[in-house]
Amino acid sequence: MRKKRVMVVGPTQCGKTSLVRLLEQDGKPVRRTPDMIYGKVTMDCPGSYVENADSYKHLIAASQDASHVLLLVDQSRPIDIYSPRFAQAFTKPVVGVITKTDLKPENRESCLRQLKLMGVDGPIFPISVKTGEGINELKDYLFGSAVDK
Ligand SMILES: Nc1nc2c(ncn2[C@@H]2O[C@H](COP(=O)(O)OP(=O)(O)OP(=O)(O)O)[C@@H](O)[C@H]2O)c(=O)[nH]1
Ligand SMILES: [Mg+2]
Repeated sequence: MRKKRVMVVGPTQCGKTSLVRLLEQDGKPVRRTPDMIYGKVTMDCPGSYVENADSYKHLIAASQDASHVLLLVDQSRPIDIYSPRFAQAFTKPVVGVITKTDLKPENRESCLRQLKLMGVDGPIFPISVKTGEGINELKDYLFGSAVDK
C-alpha cells in the first residue's frame, strides 16, 4: 500500500506551504506552487484548485492518497471561497485549520462560521507559523505524539 500523506488545501496565499514546511521539517525555502507538491508526509495543493469549482474533482481524486485533508481558512483574509458542504465531498478525515492567527483576531468568528458552512465537523486547529500557536497540537493530532518537534 502506498504511504498516505496529509493533503493541505486552501486558497492562494493562505499559508499552505508555510504549514507544509513545518510538517515536513525539511527547511526548504517557501516557494509558489504551480501544481501539487508531494513531500514526504504532505501534499501541497495549488490554491487555484479551490478557487475554481471545476477543479474540485482533482482535489477529490488526489485525496485518495491522503491520510487527512486539511482545509485552510486564512484569518487575515477570510474570503468566502469554498462551496457550502465542500468538506463532505471527501471520504478521508477532514480537519479545519485557521491560519495566521497572529493577524486580525477580530476575524476568528467568521473563520469558524465559514468552516461550519463548509461542513467541517471534525476538529478545528487555529495555527500561526509566526508564533507557533497550534502547531504541536496539529502535529500530535496528525502524526501522534512520537513525532519530533
Ligand atoms: N503573519 C503570518 N503570515 C503567515 C503565516 N503563514 C503564512 N504567512 C505568510 O503568508 C504568505 C503566504 O504563505 P504561503 O505559505 O506561501 O501560502 P500558500 O497558501 O502556500 O500560497 P500559494 O502557494 O501561493 O497559494 C507568506 O508571505 C507567508 O509568510 C502566519 O501564520 N502568520
Ligand atoms: Mg504554496
